[in-house]
Amino acid sequence: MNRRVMRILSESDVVLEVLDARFPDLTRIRSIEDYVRKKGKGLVFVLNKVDLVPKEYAEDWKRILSKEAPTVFVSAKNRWGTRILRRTIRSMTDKRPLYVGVVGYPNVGKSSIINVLVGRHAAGVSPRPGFTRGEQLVRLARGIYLIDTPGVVDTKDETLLLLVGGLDPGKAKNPELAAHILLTNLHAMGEIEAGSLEDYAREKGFLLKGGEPDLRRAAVDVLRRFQRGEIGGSYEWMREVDGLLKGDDVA
Ligand SMILES: Nc1nc2c(ncn2[C@@H]2O[C@H](COP(=O)(O)OP(=O)(O)OP(=O)(O)O)[C@@H](O)[C@H]2O)c(=O)[nH]1
Ligand SMILES: [Mg+2]
Repeated sequence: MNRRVMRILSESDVVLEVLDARFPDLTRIRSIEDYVRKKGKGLVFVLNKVDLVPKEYAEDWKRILSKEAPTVFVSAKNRWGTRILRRTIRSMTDKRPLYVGVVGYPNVGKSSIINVLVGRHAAGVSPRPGFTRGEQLVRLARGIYLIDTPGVVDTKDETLLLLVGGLDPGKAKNPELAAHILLTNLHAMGEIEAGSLEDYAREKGFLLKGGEPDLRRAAVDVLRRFQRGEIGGSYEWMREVDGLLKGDDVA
């Protein structure tokens, strides 16, 4: 695992593991959880971006995750759940000063959560995964500090990373496969008209010099829109992804 994140974990008393509510299981980082448990630190699951999923879906996951650690729903975007999260952090331990490490996949909203918790723009936020590079200590209340961290990934599977928003599509070697999976499914759900990357590229006017569709550009565009939450509201399919794609390529 990333050495810097490891050090932050060792300095933390409580660890908030931020998960994307659309893919809770796929964005878990088991190596971090194992370490946190082994060291007897407090673990809290924070399901962020709940504004992007139906309530029942989030509640199903809360039921499952709560068996392992306290689980809190949050939407940093809509400022939901911040009071409960603050209360949960305080209730974990009486130790002060209290250091709370905020960890998770790139782009799950770690920095955004810190900002809504403290009520000001303390940590940099961006739709590009991998935005936060160093650590940052932010004071939450007297004696309680949050530590922002760079994202950690638990898989080498580029397609999976793209689908969970953990990699900038522009930096991917082969964004076409993930975009194809996404597009064909969203098309089948009736959410998107184009049923192939070719159609999507033509529709958008993404053409190469000879007039051929620019598939890479189309793929990057589809994935960026998905990562921003502009498309991908067909959640039954996402529920399947969370079950189907998980696990095999864990590094
Ligand atoms: N819809 C929605 N978008 C969110 C929410 N929280 C964060 N975002 C968006 O998700 C993107 C990533 O947010 P960040 O806070 O930068 O995520 P991060 O986990 O710190 O990302 P890295 O620093 O790259 O690891 C930004 O475009 C945010 O606006 C949320 O609750 N709902
Ligand atoms: Mg960040």
